[in-house]
Amino acid sequence: MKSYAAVDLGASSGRVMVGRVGPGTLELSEAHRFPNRPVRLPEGLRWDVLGLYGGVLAGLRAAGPVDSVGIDSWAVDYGLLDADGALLGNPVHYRDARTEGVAETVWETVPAAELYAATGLQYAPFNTLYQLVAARGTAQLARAERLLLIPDLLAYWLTGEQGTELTNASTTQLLDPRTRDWAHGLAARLGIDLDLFAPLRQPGDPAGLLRPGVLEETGLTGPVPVTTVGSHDTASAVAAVPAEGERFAYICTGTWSLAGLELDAPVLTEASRKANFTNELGLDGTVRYLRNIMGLWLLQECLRDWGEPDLAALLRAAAEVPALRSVVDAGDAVFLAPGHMPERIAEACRATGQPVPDSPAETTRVILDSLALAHRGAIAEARSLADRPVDVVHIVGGGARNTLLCQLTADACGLPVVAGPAEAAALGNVLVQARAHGLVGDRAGMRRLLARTQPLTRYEPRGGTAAWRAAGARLAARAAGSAPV
Ligand code: LFR
Repeated sequence: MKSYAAVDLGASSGRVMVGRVGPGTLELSEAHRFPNRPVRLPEGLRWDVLGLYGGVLAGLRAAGPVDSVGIDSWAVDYGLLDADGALLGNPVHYRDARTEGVAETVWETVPAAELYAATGLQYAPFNTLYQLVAARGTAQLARAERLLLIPDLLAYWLTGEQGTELTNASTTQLLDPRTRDWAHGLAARLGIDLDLFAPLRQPGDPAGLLRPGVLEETGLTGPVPVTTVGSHDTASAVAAVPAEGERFAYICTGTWSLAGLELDAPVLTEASRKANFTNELGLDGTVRYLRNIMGLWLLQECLRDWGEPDLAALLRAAAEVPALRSVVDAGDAVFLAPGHMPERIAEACRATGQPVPDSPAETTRVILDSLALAHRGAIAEARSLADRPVDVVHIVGGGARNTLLCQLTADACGLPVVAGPAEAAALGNVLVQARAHGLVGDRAGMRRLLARTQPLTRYEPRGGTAAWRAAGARLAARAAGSAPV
């Protein structure tokens, strides 16, 4: 048996998990969990990245002896280093308002269609490309000699070595998903200096050894290698979808719902751009063809507003509320910023002439129905745009524990849902380390091991597909600017 530490940083909490892997065995336990609380400074919303690093060190200490360490986190965000390798300020949070209106100015230089053809990335205001354009002219960017994406920044602090992991690089909108290399022409047209990025590295590549100072702080005995994993949390989570064969769709649920397919090649058509699908890179040359849906963020923000009531009781009450009374567009960027979420959901219902939810249970039902509907829409469109049949939907990530969301998704999609594992990102992280050290086989072998060892729950659709289809059509009509039916 070997032990691997998976550092998995999410938007609301970070954790260090320990995966124990042996022939036919895969066990995961939590060594340490710590909150990730963004900080609102006068200059905007920032990540407390030093706090996160402290959490990682505490987690490695709690993990005890391990054979390797891997790091994954949310995508697109970065820290800037000066010529001495010191961090220049706190990394900007992707929900910060600095990118408002920036895309429109970028499209004047590179039209949106050309941007999509070159990078395959869906429009999201926070893509690294837009963040870098927003940062233009700042003293911080002027002094920067190096840009490290969040997991690469933490790996640098742990090892002293710098690199840019490929799956996360593919979320910057500066990478060409066909060549899997930087989109040099595009960056040049926008005046973005690609030399800021450290050399690309692939999941499985060595990323250095824990520094002596880190060994001392964590009580570990060296040498302890850091192994590059799919450092974009969604790439690690997709690697841990316990699917068989190709005819599956996945939904990685957590703060976001990332719903789509695993493909061998990107889909860069204009229809795909208009449907706002992204082509992020996954393990072994795969493409994560998916759409970002607002996800459980909608509920997390409501819970914060309501003073964190008991979730299980709330979900039970929401299950009693009649289905599909009101739905909102869970892909709408209007829900991106933090704060006042129950009011914003009520307002979206009012503005579209639907019943306005007036209790936490009703608002929760609006959110879960809307997410299930958005899951249905994304999977149906991905199937048709990529011309890929789908027999089953896998839900991984924290939302796999939300039984109501899983059942509603099965109902909405009219397909069976297999839910689990909830800790998919950490498991994908562990398995890529184990594979790099020769312990597990190929991707299919990893998935078989997951299916055999992780508890999974199956949900069958309960019928009522026509009602979901009609609700989807009403939502699409509203999005197209027509009056609600
Ligand atoms: C999920 C995720 C999504 C990415 C968003 C912002 O945690 O990584 O894949 O679009 O966060 O980085």
